[in-house]
Amino acid sequence: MTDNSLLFRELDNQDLQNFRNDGFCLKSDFVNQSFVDKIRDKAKSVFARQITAQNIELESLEDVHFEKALYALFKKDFHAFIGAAKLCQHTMELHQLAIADDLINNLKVLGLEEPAICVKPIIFFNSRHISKIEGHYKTPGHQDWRSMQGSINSMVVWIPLMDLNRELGTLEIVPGSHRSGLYKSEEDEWFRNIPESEIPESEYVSIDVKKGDALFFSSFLVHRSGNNSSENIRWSMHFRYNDMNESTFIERKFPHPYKVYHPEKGLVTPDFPKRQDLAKVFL
Ligand SMILES: O=C(O)CCC(=O)C(=O)O
Repeated sequence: MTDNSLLFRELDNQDLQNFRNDGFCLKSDFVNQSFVDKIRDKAKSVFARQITAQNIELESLEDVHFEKALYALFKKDFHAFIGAAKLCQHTMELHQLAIADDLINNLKVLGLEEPAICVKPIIFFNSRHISKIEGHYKTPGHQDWRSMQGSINSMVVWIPLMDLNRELGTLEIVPGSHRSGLYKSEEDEWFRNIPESEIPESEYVSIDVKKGDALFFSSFLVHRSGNNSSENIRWSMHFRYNDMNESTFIERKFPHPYKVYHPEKGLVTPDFPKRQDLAKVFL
């Protein structure tokens, strides 16, 4: 691959084995770092337009200046902040990565026969200084499948846009939890969390990643955000995929719960999936 490629790694059979056993597979140096920077800079530039429109001083897009200005925008005009936060999810660069051939081919190596995008890519900028509730910068333990409800082999690709450390908060996962099916969860102000009675604190493992690494994980893997105790923003992006050839997804008529699902209404397909449904995928 040349230096202009978006992606630098190809997954192999060993990655597939790891993925099936542990529910995740971590690849370092997966995305070209300059492309990662381009995605983050584009998101910053979206916010910069609203910062400037609100007459907030922004000396440059360097983190030290940008963060101060963004925190000021959040305080001064929440509506403008939210508009920009939403538009960040629609940049060409982010979507370009979501459909990059190399990324899609790697999903196939990990068992998605015919990948389809589950929901538009997500870019996260976690900081308590730009959040009204804790869940907006620190997700509690959960499984993405509960909101996705797509194919049972559905997958998340989680890519940090910067080097992470304990202060910024890493991603915390529970290895092997994808095999247990859907855990009980409780409704909360964020969405739903898996309580400690289901998964004790000690089972969470912190994943150390740097800019452009990629964590591929099953949508059944339990995970949560590490605590960002720093004054800085912790940037990451997340991509979610279904497999349109997965038999239960076809049988369940391709539900798309993001349109119809409300936490209090429960699952689109009650009592699904059972452990044996998952065993078919993770054998
Ligand atoms: O990036 C994070 O801190 C967590 C993201 C997450 O849990 C999610 O998007 O489901």
